[in-house]
Amino acid sequence: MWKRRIACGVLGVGLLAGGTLAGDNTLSIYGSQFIKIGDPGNRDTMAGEVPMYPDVHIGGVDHEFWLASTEVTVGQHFEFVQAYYPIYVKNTGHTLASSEFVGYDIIAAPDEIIIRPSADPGESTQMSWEYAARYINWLHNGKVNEEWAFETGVYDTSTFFQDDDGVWHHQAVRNPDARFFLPTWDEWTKAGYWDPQKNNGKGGYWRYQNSSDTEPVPGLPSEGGERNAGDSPPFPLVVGSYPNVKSPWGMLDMAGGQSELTESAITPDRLNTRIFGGTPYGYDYYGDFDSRDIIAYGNTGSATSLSVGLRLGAASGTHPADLNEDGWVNFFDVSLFIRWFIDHNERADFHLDGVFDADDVRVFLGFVAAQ
Ligand SMILES: [Ca+2]
Ligand SMILES: [Ca+2]
Repeated sequence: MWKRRIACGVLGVGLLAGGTLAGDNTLSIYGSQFIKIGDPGNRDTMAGEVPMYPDVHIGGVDHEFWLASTEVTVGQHFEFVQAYYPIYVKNTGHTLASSEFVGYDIIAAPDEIIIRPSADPGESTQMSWEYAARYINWLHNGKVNEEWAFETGVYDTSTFFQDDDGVWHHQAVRNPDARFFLPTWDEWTKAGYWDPQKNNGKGGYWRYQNSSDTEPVPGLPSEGGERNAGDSPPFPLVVGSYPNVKSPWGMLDMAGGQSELTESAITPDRLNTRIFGGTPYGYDYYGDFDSRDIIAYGNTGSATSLSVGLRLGAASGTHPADLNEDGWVNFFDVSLFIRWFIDHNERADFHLDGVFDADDVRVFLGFVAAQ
């Protein structure tokens, strides 16, 4: 998969984001800033760290991965809606797009595809798990605007059905070569609560996603608020409005904004029911003993019919088009791709189907353009 090192343009972003080592721990792609979640092999929660749910043991992740520091925005979603709408109409027969596809801040109809005037493109968006899967497939495939690029790659949408016995078949976990994905419940929990420096460097879990055992206060940043939550308007604010309220890894808005989809099903035999984490902006309660932002508090909903927010995960490594791993995407990478392609080197198989054809070129060029 992606190799180490980072796209160059990220340097400034990394420094601005709070002094993380630029280049080594951040990656900018598709308009999202990804942060490396390292410390592979960290342990799960212990009972004392999740007093509400002492039987739950989560947060241990055995691999390194990237996670976006903010949620997917309405503006990012809008580009996907424009691209997928013709296929949506063809496959569903509907010309007025459902909230599962477009969320609540975008309208897609035959005569217009728009962001509602009441919404800011920088706000966090909403979609169902099934459409999040299509969005992620599309990103994985370099934003190629062909049906296969939306329906295959990371999550095979042909599995999105219920059989005659009432059993749902939705793909349980991402494909092994996934470039992007929804974080699992463990990955999301680790990025939000696990602190490798806690307990004198032994590591431990905070109670909340703000590197603290104290619940983040809802309200405007200018009034001491720590969570993107309150009566709308003005909420929700655009993503990243609380740059100083972050997890030990630098994750923003895990509390507030939108609740966030994870890849994980509630149980292996209930594949249509997926876990999502964190409070939405409309949840402005404070001081509940069982706050929905407390560690291990997972909500669940239908992968087919519930629209909530999401935060992108990405495979560890470099920018997908930085083939020579020098931190830049330029002529030398294109040159290398052509050579590999001519030689049928598997690293030029960007469509990941074992065949060398124009689709590999399309996907690669999509990543060249994805700075
Ligand atoms: Ca959130
Ligand atoms: Ca390069």
